[in-house]
Amino acid sequence: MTRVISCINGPNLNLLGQREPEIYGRQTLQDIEMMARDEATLHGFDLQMHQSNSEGAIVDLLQAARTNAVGVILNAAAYTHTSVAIHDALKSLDLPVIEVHLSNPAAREEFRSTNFIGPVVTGSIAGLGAAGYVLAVKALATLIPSS
Ligand code: CA2
Repeated sequence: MTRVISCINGPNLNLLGQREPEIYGRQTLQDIEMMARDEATLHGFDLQMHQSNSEGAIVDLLQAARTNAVGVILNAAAYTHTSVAIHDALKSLDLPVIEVHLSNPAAREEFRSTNFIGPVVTGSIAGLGAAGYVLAVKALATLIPSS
């Protein structure tokens, strides 16, 4: 069975490509999905893309990843800066997790410097736009032992 990478995207990322291209780029989430899936296929993984505007749904997806995935890519979007629930779900997840941000939150407003996700993930990629998702797949391919 093909091993699954679960790519989980948080609030408002369904609007990518429609507004604020100077910050988030011109690609839609569907464009990013295709780029990341192509890279995953090269490494023998199946990439499953998810997006939710709801914090609880993201916790559910992380819990589901315990049994249905071998690695996770997470852009928690605004919940990065607020969510103890996602922090706790990540803490109980025994899988490699790469945090991705299209922009570089550390170079933006002060409130984006608070990060509840970074301390409980394997690694983080920020500020590289859509390419960050492709790099996250590459990173997972090096971290996940071949079966
Ligand atoms: O840079 C990132 O990927 C972020 O996770 C994006 C979040 C932001 O709250 C984080 O600080 C950094 C916001 C996603 C909003 O996406 C939009 C896309 C198009 C139009 C409006 C918002």
